Amino acid sequence: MSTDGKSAAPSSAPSPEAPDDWIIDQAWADYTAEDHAVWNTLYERQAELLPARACTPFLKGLDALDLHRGGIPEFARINDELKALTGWQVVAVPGLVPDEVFFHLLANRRFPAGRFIRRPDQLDYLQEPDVFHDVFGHVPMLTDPTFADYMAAYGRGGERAMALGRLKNLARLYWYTVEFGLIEEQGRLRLLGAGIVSSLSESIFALEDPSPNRLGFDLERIMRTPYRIDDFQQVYFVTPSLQALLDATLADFSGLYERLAGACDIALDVILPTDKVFRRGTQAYALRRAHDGACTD
Ligand code: HBI
Ligand code: FE
Repeated sequence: MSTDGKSAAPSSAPSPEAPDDWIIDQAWADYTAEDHAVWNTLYERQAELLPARACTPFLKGLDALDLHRGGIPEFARINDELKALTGWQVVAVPGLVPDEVFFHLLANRRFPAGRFIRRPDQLDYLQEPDVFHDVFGHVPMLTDPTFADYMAAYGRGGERAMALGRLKNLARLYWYTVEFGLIEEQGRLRLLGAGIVSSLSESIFALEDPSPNRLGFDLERIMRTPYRIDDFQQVYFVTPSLQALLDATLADFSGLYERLAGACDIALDVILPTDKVFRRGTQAYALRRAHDGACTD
């Protein structure tokens, strides 16, 4: 990660009670021509793929925030529009922030976005979320009022899940919706998750590859499903609508968490009799990767 030397980064780790201390200045004027060129390359690749694949609220959000105009956007400019639409704000952070800080920010409608951008030799993979993943991938959905409420509810839910020791389960909900979710629109599958729409290869894989299972959204089922952070997903969940997602999340999870405490995880390639199957995958990709070994490119 690259923070600029001039930002107000604290010298020691901020306390969890002071999430504002994790916020840095975007220092937009300090981005180099190469930084903007990386954004433009990534942007143009996705702009070609997404009109036929991303969900309507995402595409509308890209337009509403005028992300087409080129270069890494200045958060202050995006925030004027975003604030008017849903009350959300983008704030710059150095990289991953602690869970409690992350949830506190979301609950208060502030989305932490990495300030840095990947290098030109890292276009397709990096470990920490950068400004392209965070702003291109996540922020367009925050222009949708229903999704905006869902993300804030998730932040509040995160605080509760941590207190109850069930963060592992709640994080799976985020993973399989906000990051790697699919959504059904007029009978067709579309991309919802930021991890997908910010990735060239996964934008194609998630919809078109015969390998992964594509199953209906089911809150408890998702909370019992682990995920992979190092490769394409073996299973994607299909949300029927943003409203259904919000409704499922507004419920009190305490009974659910009690059941989950006694339940086992579901293997990634398994389809349960109760699953709604949109497409049964061959798992050919996952099997090939397991066979080749994890270290091959
Ligand atoms: N920090 N900046 C940033 N972005 C994230 O997506 C993020 C984070 N900290 C914690 C976190 N995500 C997850 O561990 C939670 O969703 C559980
Ligand atoms: Fe993300």
